[in-house]
Amino acid sequence: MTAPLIRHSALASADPEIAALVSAEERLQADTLRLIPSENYVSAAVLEASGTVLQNKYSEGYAGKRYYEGQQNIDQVETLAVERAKALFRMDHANVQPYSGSPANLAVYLAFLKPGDTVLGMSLPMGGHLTHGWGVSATGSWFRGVQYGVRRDSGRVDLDEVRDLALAERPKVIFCGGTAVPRTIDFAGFAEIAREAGAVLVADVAHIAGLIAGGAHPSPAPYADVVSTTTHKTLRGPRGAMLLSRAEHARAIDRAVFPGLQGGPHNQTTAAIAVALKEAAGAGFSGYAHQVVANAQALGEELAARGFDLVSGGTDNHLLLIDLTGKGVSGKIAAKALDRAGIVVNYNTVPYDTRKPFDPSGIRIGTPALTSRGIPASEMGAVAHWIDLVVDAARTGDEATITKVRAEVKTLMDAYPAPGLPVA
Ligand code: DSN
Repeated sequence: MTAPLIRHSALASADPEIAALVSAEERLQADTLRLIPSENYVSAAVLEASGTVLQNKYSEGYAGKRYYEGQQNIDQVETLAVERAKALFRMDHANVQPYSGSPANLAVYLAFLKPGDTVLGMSLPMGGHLTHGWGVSATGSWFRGVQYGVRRDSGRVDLDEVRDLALAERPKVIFCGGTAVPRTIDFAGFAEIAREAGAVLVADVAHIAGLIAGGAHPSPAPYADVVSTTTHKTLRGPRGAMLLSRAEHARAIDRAVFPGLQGGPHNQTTAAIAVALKEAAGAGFSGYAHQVVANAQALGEELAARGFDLVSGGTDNHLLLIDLTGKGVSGKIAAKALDRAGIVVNYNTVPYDTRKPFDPSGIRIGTPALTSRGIPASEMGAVAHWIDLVVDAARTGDEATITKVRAEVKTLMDAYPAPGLPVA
């Protein structure tokens, strides 16, 4: 048995089964090439902050206005997180309490809509998110979801279509952003449409928050009424979320999060968010954010040169959406073969997909985690080569190639240790 990467001595003696699984996960994250675009590696400091005695405290309310005593330290933690979020994203107001992205977005509905009101968002199979009004989500069943997509010819959002829908349907809220959008979001264009339609514009920047913080994607700050983001993707914080807004919406947002939707905030997460925001404001983070994009673009070029069909032809950000139809293999079969090769991706629908979401035509890959390991653009040729070999091996059933790639992936991972995971 290999030695654990991190010693969890109390856990190991209290619950060896869970300790063993945590150790196995640490080893898996160290040894594999993690290309899921919504995942990352947090720093050791973020990891420490999220495992502290702040767990033990109830803090319903906001700093200075709590329903529980003993908030001497917690109030300061939350205030630091709020002030750092406002400064980094240049917004008037920040609420750092949402448990994650879906509750954050649900709080937006609670703040601005009544059940049955109309919301306009990007459809899930076109790259949007469940909570942007998609039917199976509460946001699409309790509210009236109207959805825009991308053009079939360009794979890009068509703002003329968005404007036509907005003016015809008069939504109270318009969401821009999504989970499989490889191109720059035109916040100014969306803001103009929202103004014409009399809607609140919500920029869901969960995927690109770190790129915005690092100056590698334009900021929604001058344009959006509300900015919703998770904190654990490109921003490289703990699993959590934030809602930022203009001053005029501060009260509605705060009331919607608590008491509207949630109880006590997860204070250990708030502390870890504060640490991640400090890191994102630090000297190295802009270089990281730009390198994430450079790596994704280099990987896209290498994949295109090997005949991969990239939705929209490439990427402006951290993410590539690949239609595997021409490779003769489904997204799910490819993703599972890549996983066996130590390359972790997720299968994903592509725009106008003719296959079902549980076995769609595409895979979605991204570079935030590999860039956190310091892997440079010069290695993207090797990464594309492995993906090409494994996708082909998935089609032909060539397990020997998959095993060989897994060993090569491990060698590269050993050369670039993951943050937060000491080398054993
Ligand atoms: N599940 C996230 C993602 O992978 O993009 C979005 O919520």
